[in-house]
Formats: sequence, structure tokens, C-alpha cells
Amino acid sequence: MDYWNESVECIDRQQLERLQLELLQSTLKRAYEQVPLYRTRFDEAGIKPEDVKSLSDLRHLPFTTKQDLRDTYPFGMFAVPMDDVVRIHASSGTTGKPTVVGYTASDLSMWAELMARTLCCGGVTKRDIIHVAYGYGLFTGGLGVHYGAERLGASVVPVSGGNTKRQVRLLQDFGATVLCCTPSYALHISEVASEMNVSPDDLRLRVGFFGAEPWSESMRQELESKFGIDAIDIYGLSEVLGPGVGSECLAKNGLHIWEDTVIVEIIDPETNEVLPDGCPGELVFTSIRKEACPIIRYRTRDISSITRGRCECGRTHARISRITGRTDDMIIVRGVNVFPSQIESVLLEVDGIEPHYQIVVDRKGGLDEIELLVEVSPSFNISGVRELERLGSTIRAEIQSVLGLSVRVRLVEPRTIERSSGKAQRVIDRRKL
Ligand code: DLL
Repeated sequence: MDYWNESVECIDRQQLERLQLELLQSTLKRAYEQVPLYRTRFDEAGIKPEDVKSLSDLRHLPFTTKQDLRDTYPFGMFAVPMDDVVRIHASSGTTGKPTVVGYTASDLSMWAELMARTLCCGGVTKRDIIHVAYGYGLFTGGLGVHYGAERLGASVVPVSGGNTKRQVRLLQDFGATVLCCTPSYALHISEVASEMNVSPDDLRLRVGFFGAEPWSESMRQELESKFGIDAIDIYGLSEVLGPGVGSECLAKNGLHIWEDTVIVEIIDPETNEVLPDGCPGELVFTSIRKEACPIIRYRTRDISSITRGRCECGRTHARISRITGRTDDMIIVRGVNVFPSQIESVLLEVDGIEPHYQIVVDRKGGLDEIELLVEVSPSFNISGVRELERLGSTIRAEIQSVLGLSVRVRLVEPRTIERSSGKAQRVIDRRKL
């Protein structure tokens, strides 16, 4: 059976909003009664759960941040006794304590359903073979996708990340039709495949579900042509669930957010005011069905915008635009705001280089500088000094004209920028060190 929950996914919006309000009210009550942090925050704001009488009242509730999860480390945000928690995940982050999330059996079941819906969005059925190269472990990627694939009834290959040659062999030998991993790792898999003389025609892949890090539209085109697949953008975060919070369908026109399980808002990260649909700002999520770790107005730092019209696929849930970056990812250099994904888009338009890059920001003599490390294509003649100079100045000029920013470009040999089987590290900001 294909996994397509039409009565929920195409629900009339008024009906959806009635459902959301009901679920929100019971979530708030439970959070207030069971989680001291929420009780304190609500009391400080002079709000009781029963004051929320409509969905628009949500905007009066206090936000929750990553720091709140760190401050209550490890289990302070849990709203159920440990006896009812059947799974724990954690996300490390670069600083401070990890953020920990728990799941009840019913949370896991809901998560599997949402991931099954997500896979179904890309046309995947039980007849598919799904190669999961997201990391298995505390990271939610591997297990999150895994359980959704099983719920769908597909055949799952739980490879996890790493050992890329083996990934290529397994893709070929098992005939996987679906690839799930970060977009940067997918690119690396294709690079290793070509070194092994394995062409897209030797593989049976037809769709990829890529997420866990920002990527650009040009990267989509690159991956689609390298593998001969549809590349679908999937979004999620452990604090809200993991993968399965939102996904594109084959229309590739925004990511459907499963609104029967979360309420999504966009706020202005400076003023904290809710922004109207269509305006870019910071994504904020409230879970309305989670038992173990209800999360209220979680500030993601991810930048996107919302649209609520019906998608051509028939789904009525809100869609968010591709994440363009994070508010804490934005590099401000000499007053210019730059997101790594903008640089990525520019690089993908230039011939002779690969989309493997790193942005190194430094401060010299009080002035901020960006050095852009870019790998040349294996076919490029790296010993040709004049060609190299020409390539470097093309990139510099493109970045200057698109972003209004002057950068230093350092072209490096193929395979010199470190590959990761998880999230790629695009920015090295030496100013903070
Ligand atoms: O990355 C969950 C996930 C796994 C999503 C597999 C998709 C696929 P965290 O490790 O908690 O969870 O990191 C969440 O990753 O706030 C975004 O900044 C970023 N992110 C996730 N998906 C996307 C995406 C998982 N499609 C953080 N585009 C989020 C851009 C993404 N950024």
C-alpha cells in the first residue's frame, strides 16, 4: 500500500485549524503542569494555558531556545515519567552541553508516520529499496528516516555514514532506488562513484531525500544531473522531532510542514514579532502532538518564509521555502550580510570548479576578510598558471557582482577540502577564536 494519508494531508484548512487549537490547548496544559521551565515562563508572562482561546493567541506565549534545553540538561524538559520514555536522542552543537530529547512509544509512532508521509511525497512506495546514509546514533537522521521507511513497508538498507566506497558498492549491488543523506555527502558519494567508474546508469537511484544542512537550488541541479534523480529537500530538527518536520513533494515548490503535529510561525528575529505569510524571517515551531518533550514556540534560528495556498499535489498544509541559512550562520563582513548558500549558488555557476568549498573569515588589522577555498575540477589543468589566475578572478568577480563583496579566492587541488558523511562545515570563523 502506498503511504498517503489523504484525509489529513489534504484536510480543509478551517478543519485543520480547529484541530490545531484543540491539540495546542491540551499541549499547553500538559507542559504547564509537567515542565517547571514552562510553568515559570508562563507565570512570569502572566499567562495561563486556558488564556489561549484562539491560534492567534499563540503569539503571546514566551519562546523556548536551545539554551533552555541546555539549562535543563539532561531531562528537565521531559513532560512524562522516565518509564514512558522509550528513546533518547541528542544533538551536540558546537558549544556547550548537548540538547537532549525524549520520545514515548506514541511519539515514535507519530514520527514514523511523518517520515513515511515524507517519503511518499517523493513518490516512494513499499516497492522501493531505501539506502539510509544519514548517521545512526544520537543524531536523529538515521533512525528517523529508518523507521519511516519501515512504516512505508519499503526495504531499508541501514548503512549509516562513512566508508564511501562501500556505500557505492552497496548502492550498485542492492539496487537501491532511494538515497537518503546530507546533500554534501551525496555529492561526495557521486565523486567516489565516478572514481570507481560507476556511472549513474549502473545505479537504479531515482530519488534522493537530502537535508540536515542548508543547500542551494544550484546544488539540487548538480545532484539531479550527477545521479539522474529527483532531489527532494527534507527538513527537521531534533528539538521538534528530527527529520520529518517538513518535506518537499515532487512539485519542488516549498516544503510541506505537517501541521497536524506542529504549528509553524515566522518571526522577525530582531523584534520577535510574528511576520505575515510570505515574509522571510526565523522559523518558530510549537509541537501539538508530542508527549515526552512538548516544545512551545521553539526558535530555530533557521531562515525561511511561509505560504499557505494549496500545493499542486493537493496537500493543504503550509509550506516553507528552502532554508536560506541560519541567523547564527550569517557572516557579516564589512557590513554585508552573507549566507554560505549564496556563495554556493555563485560557485555552482562557474565552470572548472567543484562545489566543495570552505569560507574562512578572519580579522586582520581590524578589518574582516573572507578567504574562499574552492576545489578545482579533476579535469582542470592545475599546473596552468594563467588558467588558474583566470579562474580565480572569474570567481572573485562573480561574488563581487552578486553579493557586493570582495573575497580572496584560493583554488585548491581536488579532494583537499575535508569530506564529512554528516553535516559539512562550510564556515570557519577565526574572528571568534
Ligand atoms: O538535522 C534533522 C534532520 C536529519 C533533518 C536528516 C533532515 C534530514 P539537527 O541535527 O537537530 O536535526 O539539526 C537541525 O539542521 O535547525 C537546520 O539548521 C538544519 N537543517 C535541517 N534540515 C535542513 C534543510 C537534523 N533541509 C538543523 N535545509 C536545523 C537547511 C536544514 N537546513
